[in-house]
Amino acid sequence: MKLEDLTTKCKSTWCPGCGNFGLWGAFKNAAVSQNWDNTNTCLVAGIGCHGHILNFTKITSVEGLHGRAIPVATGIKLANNKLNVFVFTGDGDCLAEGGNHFIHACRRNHNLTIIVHNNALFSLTTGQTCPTTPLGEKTKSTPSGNLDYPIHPVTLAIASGATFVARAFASDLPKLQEIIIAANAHDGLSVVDVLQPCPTLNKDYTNQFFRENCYQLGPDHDVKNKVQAFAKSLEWGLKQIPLGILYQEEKPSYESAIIQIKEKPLIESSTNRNMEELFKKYV
Ligand SMILES: Cc1ncc(C[n+]2csc(CCOP(=O)(O)OP(=O)(O)O)c2C)c(N)n1
Ligand code: SF4
Repeated sequence: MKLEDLTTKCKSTWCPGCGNFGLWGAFKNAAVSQNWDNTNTCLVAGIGCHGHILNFTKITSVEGLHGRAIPVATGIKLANNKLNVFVFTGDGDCLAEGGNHFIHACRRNHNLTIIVHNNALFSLTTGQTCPTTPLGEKTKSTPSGNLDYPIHPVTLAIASGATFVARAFASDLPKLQEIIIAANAHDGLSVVDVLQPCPTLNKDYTNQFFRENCYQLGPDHDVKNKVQAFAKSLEWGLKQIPLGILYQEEKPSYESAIIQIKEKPLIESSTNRNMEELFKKYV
């Protein structure tokens, strides 16, 4: 497999300097190195700037409604548990309208890889506050400053029961690629929070800000220690943003506990049925 195999006819519509480019590049490098293609992988996204990644990556994909990427992915995984399923979701998509789905997917430990494009705004809709926007931030929807306290996706993921939780920076492609591969190799719910500059709308979280204030977790960080991981997930500030794998736990995935799909995926068990009569009921 080569990078060109993932190219589609669509031209990128992201703004120059957008962090989505780094995320996309890291994912494609990971896909080439791991042979993720139409035969074994499916991509799902929500609605937002992040969702365009599906248009530019030639792997079978489904774009859900805004906030509903995770339930679509859950359905795909249950229908065919042999498929490698990635969810590309915005911080707004998965923590605001999709917040409920995020919590319960983590709690159930579905075998999904969730990649959060975290730009601390609703960007496609031109820059309103979302659940990761800092307190006091002046945005299009909060001209006098944001009154809501932000939440970090990694904190919510650990608290909700995700079994692999990591954070990476969109402009550090090699590290991000490494983390995406590790997250996908994990058997259970993986969340990768990707800090992503949005140079058009977010003038605070720039490439320079992340380069100056992020640090890599070292060998003294015990990824199996949930309390330590939770404490790290709350760190945020100048020179104080941890990157790397925060938490990892071995626990049976939701899919592995379903006896009906132990031997073969649901799609191989179901017989071809004529659905015409059933559909007529809804016309
Ligand atoms: C059900 C529904 N609610 C709201 C919207 C409007 N909407 C479209 S994209 C978006 C924000 C996307 O923000 P985020 O998920 O953070 O993605 P980003 O654009 O920042 O990548 C919103 C609110 C919609 N399309 N559908
Ligand atoms: S608005 Fe922000 S997130 Fe959207 S494409 Fe432009 S830079 Fe990227």
